[in-house]
Amino acid sequence: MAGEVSIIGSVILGLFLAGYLGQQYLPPPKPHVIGLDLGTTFCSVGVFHPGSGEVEVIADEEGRTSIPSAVTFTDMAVLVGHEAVDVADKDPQNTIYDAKRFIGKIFAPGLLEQESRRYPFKVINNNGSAEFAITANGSFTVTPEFIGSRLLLKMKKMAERRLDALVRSAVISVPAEFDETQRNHTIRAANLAGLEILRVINEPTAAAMAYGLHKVDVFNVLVVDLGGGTLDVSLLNKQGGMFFTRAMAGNNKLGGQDFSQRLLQYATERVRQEYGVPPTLKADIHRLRQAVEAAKLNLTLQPSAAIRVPLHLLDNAAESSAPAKVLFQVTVTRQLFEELNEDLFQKILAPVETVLAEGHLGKAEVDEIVLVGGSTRIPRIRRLISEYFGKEPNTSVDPDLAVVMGVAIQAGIMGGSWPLQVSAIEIPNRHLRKTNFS
Ligand SMILES: *[C@@H]1O[C@H](CO)[C@@H](O)[C@H](O)[C@H]1NC(C)=O
Ligand SMILES: *[C@@H]1O[C@H](CO)[C@@H](O)[C@H](O)[C@H]1NC(C)=O
Ligand SMILES: *[C@@H]1O[C@H](CO)[C@@H](O)[C@H](O)[C@H]1NC(C)=O
Ligand SMILES: *[C@@H]1O[C@H](CO)[C@@H](O)[C@H](O)[C@H]1NC(C)=O
Ligand SMILES: CC(=O)N[C@H]1CO[C@H](CO)[C@@H](O)[C@@H]1O
Repeated sequence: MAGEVSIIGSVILGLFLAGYLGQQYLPPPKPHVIGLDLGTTFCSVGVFHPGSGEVEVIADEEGRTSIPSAVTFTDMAVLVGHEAVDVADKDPQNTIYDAKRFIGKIFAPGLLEQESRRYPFKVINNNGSAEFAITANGSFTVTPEFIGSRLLLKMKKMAERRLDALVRSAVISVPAEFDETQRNHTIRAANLAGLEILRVINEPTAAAMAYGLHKVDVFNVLVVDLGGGTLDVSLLNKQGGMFFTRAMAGNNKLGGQDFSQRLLQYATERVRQEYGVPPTLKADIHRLRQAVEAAKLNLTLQPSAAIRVPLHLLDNAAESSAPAKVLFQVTVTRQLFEELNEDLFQKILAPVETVLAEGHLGKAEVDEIVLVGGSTRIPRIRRLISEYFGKEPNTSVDPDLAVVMGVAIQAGIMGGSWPLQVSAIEIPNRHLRKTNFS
């Protein structure tokens, strides 16, 4: 009797072991749903690996995980991402960027014209909707969703190359403030790229997911997203495991470009002091701008950075004389950078206060603060936020990749590779309005 039991027992144990070992040695299923972050300035694509539970942000052939959201039309080809940026200077009229600012948006009379003035390409008003006029390979117009589709097609191809499989389905993120029309046009862009969209998720919710906040006990999450040109602050509330956007505020004219601009003004003034004339040649200003940008990035990690740029200065007094070649050098400290930008940095707090007021929440009631966007790497900005709340923000995830990582997790959930059988992670809030400071 005892012997029989033990024989049956070992058969069962054997079956279990075989199953377990089989699972160990069978290749894990490949992800088949991708996560897309179609950003205003950069795009990324990520996947959730069911086997390891890892989130992977997919790189291009050169190892880059962020692709500039730019598309250039030439007589020969349509260039996307870095390739577009590389030729943008030569053909600015046919290089379209910032298309996300126009997608699915109906502009009131006059507003589109006002908005388009700062772009080198031509924006056409088609009954309130934006279209871009292209003058390569003949003359034609393209829609913002067509630009989006070319970017998404590149993301799709990067994923297919990495996974060595065809990809048909995706989850995509959009700003929390996007209305139904903007969401529909974003879905259409993906459809044009041959992708079916299984879910649209808000960017702040995605960022919170990148930190695993959908799995832990938190109620109030504040997401600060400071990119190249815009600030978005969102207050999320978790109800029954689902995120709900309680309040939104922002500043659509505040970001990394403004901080660089202050440093560029400073450097230009230093050239004027040292040589009596400011740089005037386009190529010189371009090089100075690049050096300033590099210095700004270095100041995040180092207390000081050097700017060294050869310049060709024109002598005002002797107009006909050849430009003088000089090597302009200046060392900027982090403290100087902070002083030059302190008033801009302080502007970050206004929308933070607004979302707290609209959410009827004290700052002590915010459980987690999530920082998104490259400019939140700036030490002074992190300090400003941690001092305001009296606690450290969550910064362990790369702020440029937090959104795509969260979208990839949602893609894993939609692909059925998630241990929990949930599909929705957020409750839509159709009545929300965004307060804008600018
Ligand atoms: C140029 O235009 C022709 C005709 O419209 C089209 O078939 C072709 O694909 C275009 N080429 C590029 C590179 O856009
Ligand atoms: C232009 O837009 C208005 C309102 O959105 C609509 O009523 C009208 O039919 C549109 N006209 C055309 C030509 O599409
Ligand atoms: C968006 O798309 C959905 C599904 O196709 C449709 O039911 C809805 O009417 C669309 N809304 C707008 C504002 O275009
Ligand atoms: C930034 O840092 C890198 C590596 O530390 C260095 O090579 C580069 O010269 C620095 N640039 C500036 C502008 O300080
Ligand atoms: C400061 C900090 O790191 N806070 C939190 C970041 O998010 C995790 C949850 O994933 C918390 O456990 C940390 O305390």
